[in-house]
Amino acid sequence: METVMRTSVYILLLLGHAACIHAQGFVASLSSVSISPGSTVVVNMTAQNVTDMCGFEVNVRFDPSRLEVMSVQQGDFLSESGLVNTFWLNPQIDNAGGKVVNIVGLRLANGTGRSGTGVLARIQMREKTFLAVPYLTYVVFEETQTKFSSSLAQSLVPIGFLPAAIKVGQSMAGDNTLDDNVDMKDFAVLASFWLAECEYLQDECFWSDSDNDTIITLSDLLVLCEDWLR
Ligand SMILES: [Ca+2]
Ligand SMILES: [Ca+2]
Repeated sequence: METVMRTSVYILLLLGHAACIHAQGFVASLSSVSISPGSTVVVNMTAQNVTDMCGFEVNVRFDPSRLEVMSVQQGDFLSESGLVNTFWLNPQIDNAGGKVVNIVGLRLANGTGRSGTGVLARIQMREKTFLAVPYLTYVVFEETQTKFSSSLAQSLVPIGFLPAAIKVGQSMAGDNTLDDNVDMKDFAVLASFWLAECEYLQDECFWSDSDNDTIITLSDLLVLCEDWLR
């Protein structure tokens, strides 16, 4: 049954993007967020700067001892907020194994794709440890399984991916050393990552990223300044 469904999905993808042109490589990102222990959060999966995108198939991974997925909803990018019909395959949520498999969306619009930046899927998660000590965990793409439709190649192609960092229990946004105050040590850490794009498992970079866009810039420094010596 599963094989039949997956085969059908691939056929639909191939049919759906047959008339799309100019598909190009792009970045897909998951949104980093700050939450309190035990709370729920929505992690957005976003396509950034795509050209003529028709569909996608994605798997994501997370730490099942820290997080559980409650639901996965279709984003509004491919459907243009409901103006265009789409095919959406409800993904398989494996909270024991820490995976969401087969997040699949397809645009049914006579082969015309969508360009720009927008949300492909919304993953609602719950933090389940209730730990008093701040910690950081990740949601990442499972790259070997992740594909996006490319009409130029008439095939499914892997693209670039950015993970999400889920920051749990940080007392102040500017406190990237987690010692409950904001001082020169926090500034030094932030400065060491200036204009860097945080990489998976690069914890100090993500703690310094106060606006959760995965890049350390002036806006992160401004947040640190607001909390200075508090
Ligand atoms: Ca600090
Ligand atoms: Ca930032």
